[in-house]
Amino acid sequence: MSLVYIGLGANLDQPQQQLEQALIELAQLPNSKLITQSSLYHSKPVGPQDQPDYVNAVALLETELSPLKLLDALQQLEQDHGRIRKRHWGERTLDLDIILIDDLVINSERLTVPHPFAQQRSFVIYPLFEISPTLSFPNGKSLEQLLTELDNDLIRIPD
Ligand code: ROI
Repeated sequence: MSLVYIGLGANLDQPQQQLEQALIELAQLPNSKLITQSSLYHSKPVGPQDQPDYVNAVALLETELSPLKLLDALQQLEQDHGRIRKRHWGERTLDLDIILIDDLVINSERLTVPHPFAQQRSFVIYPLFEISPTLSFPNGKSLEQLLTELDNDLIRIPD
């Protein structure tokens, strides 16, 4: 049994609905339980600025799926949402990123955990802090520390 934090992001085709639907689908993954989810947030794009703002959130999933089986399942969900990816760091209909799995460090061909950019991205760290304020990364960095290094450019979307 693992505890996995999953980052959700979208900025095409009604991004808020994409995330709301994806959260329902995460809750339905086999041998898994959605423990909690953050609020949804509007965020400015990281990467090319000539793309729409994003909607982001983070979910906490308890699962018996192995890391690679979970990755397969998340990539399938992205496909089901008709994932379009127009360019590197460009707009997309749904992105599901594994941020953390317990205290694991994984550097394999298909999967890097913790997510390599998570610690620098306010659209990951702020929603994480909302649901798990005392969390630290395996390198010892706490969310509290990371927040001091990041601008809060997120706007929380009311429930
Ligand atoms: N920017 C924001 N604000 N949110 C994202 O989810 C996101 N995802 C990405 C890139 C293109 C890096 N920029 C993003 O993959």
